[in-house]
Amino acid sequence: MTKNEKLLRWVKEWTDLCQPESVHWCDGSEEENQLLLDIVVKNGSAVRLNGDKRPGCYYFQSDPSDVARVEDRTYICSEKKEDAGPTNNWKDPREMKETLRSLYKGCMKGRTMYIIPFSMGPLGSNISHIGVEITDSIYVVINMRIMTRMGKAVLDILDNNDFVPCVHSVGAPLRPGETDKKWPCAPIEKKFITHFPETNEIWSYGSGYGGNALLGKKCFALRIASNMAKREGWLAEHMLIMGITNPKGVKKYFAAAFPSACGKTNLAMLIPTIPGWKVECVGDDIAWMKFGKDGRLYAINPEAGFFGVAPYTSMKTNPNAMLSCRENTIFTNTGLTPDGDIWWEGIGYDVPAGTITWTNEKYDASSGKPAAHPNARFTAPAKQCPVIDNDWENPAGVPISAILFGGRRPDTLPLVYESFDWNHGVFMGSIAGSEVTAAAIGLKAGVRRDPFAMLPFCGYHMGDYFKHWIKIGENAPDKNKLPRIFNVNWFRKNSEGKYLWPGYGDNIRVLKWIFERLENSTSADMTPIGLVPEKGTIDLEGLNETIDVEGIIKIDKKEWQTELELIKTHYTIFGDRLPEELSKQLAALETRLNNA
Ligand code: SAT
Ligand code: MN
Repeated sequence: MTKNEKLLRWVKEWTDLCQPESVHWCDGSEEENQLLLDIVVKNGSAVRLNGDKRPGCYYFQSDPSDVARVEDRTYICSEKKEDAGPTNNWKDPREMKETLRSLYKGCMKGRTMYIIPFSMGPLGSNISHIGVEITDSIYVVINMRIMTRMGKAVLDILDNNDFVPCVHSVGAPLRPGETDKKWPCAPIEKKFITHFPETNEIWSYGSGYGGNALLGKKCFALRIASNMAKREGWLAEHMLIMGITNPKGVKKYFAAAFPSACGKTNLAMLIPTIPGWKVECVGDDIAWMKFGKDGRLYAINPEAGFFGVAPYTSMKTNPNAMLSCRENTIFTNTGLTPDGDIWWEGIGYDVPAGTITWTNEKYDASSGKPAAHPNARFTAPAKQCPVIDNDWENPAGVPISAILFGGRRPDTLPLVYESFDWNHGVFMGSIAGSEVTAAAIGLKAGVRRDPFAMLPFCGYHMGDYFKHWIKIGENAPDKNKLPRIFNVNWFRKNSEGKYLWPGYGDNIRVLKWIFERLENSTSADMTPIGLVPEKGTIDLEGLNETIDVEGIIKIDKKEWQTELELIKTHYTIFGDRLPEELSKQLAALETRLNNA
């Protein structure tokens, strides 16, 4: 099985505490996967979809109380409260472990405990890391098999490797003879997603959904890995990675950070509208980056699959995502059609009669209730993406030439601008944000700051995280080889509330300008906020609508003075941990604006 003493001791400790009926070490094989799928189909948790339309696909409906990440139940349990910082929930690690141990006690009664050895990143990469997840959820096992490299190959190298221990339980023990729920989980006040950054541990209890339960993703690859990266001098980021090739065959890789629901998956798989340009996908959610021997920053996608939002994904908005989830995919909380296919709002065709909603009711348009939950997901193997990059599993990673930040901003922010230098780019990342509407539950309307799109994912004090980015620039082996930093905004509107930019495939026009900036073959205008495209440098050829280029590039002094005040307020929460480099950036921006 394994000779890893730490692993054996850890499994024994948790078996004793959780008291499962049996323990299963996952080998990741096809046979094992089939066996598990047969169990969930047989016990009514899952539906096997129509083999002609969706071969190898399965459908799940979650409990209505368990549909998304639960940020207010997510904790960073560092030794000192101030190390978790103002953007995280904190509890003393001993106190939290005591609370959780009493919940974990006997929590797997009547269930099987699965041991999942997994690698985040290609095996054998010096950027990759290994984890082991203990879980009592088959849903988690089959999802982890898609989202990570999982099973025997990882177990084999665990003999001489350390690992991040990840504990997960749905928190629903079964009494003898009790029949299981379709989606077992614990009530909200018993859900805990906890991280112990000093000891690299993850303890999750009570939820079976997404990032709460697939612990390789946000818990490990972002919250714990951001701590490891800070200690060890690398970067663990909420970024897509894409390869862009121009008509001459020159290829460059970009990494891009956007808050949730800003189209990261769409951008990562974009189909360019300019002839001769090509976009290929390395990853759609997370990037781990380290300097290579040649002094460039190299990125890997630590994941092996896409956990994508289903609603509004269509052959029009993202054909490559649609083709990625054609087979061997798990669908959660979409609608289910009578012929054993899935359906969701915005899929691009009418809802088939007799469709069942994610709450397992007959779909009724007049009820106003959607067929798919807004956070319905597909879990699809990345290798099924038609535009997956040739080097997506290269253990060395891919060299990053540009880093992009962005969000939804109806005003103030231009379509694209470039930073003056690294620290100014870090400043841009630190002030990134997105407009939220009052409809978003529990959020105030206005700009929600989401620095580096890491607000829910940075596993330590955000001020220290900014400083870490500054230090990456300072300690770079060759400062001339650092990626250049840009901010993009596809979502600017005119005074009538109409989007000024078509978006989607036409975003290649902005990527092209960035590409040409990197080759020093296009020009930019200096503005107080950064470098914006000079008139005529954004390629608009072939667009069949007229674009108000001036309106979309314009830097409005008044708007930026308002923005400046908002940035000042945003910065106050970081207190004395705000790096002085960023205070200087803010002051310099103010001076430039006043002189403009
Ligand atoms: O549920 S996940 O954390 O995996 C996805 C998300 O909410 O961004
Ligand atoms: Mn994400």
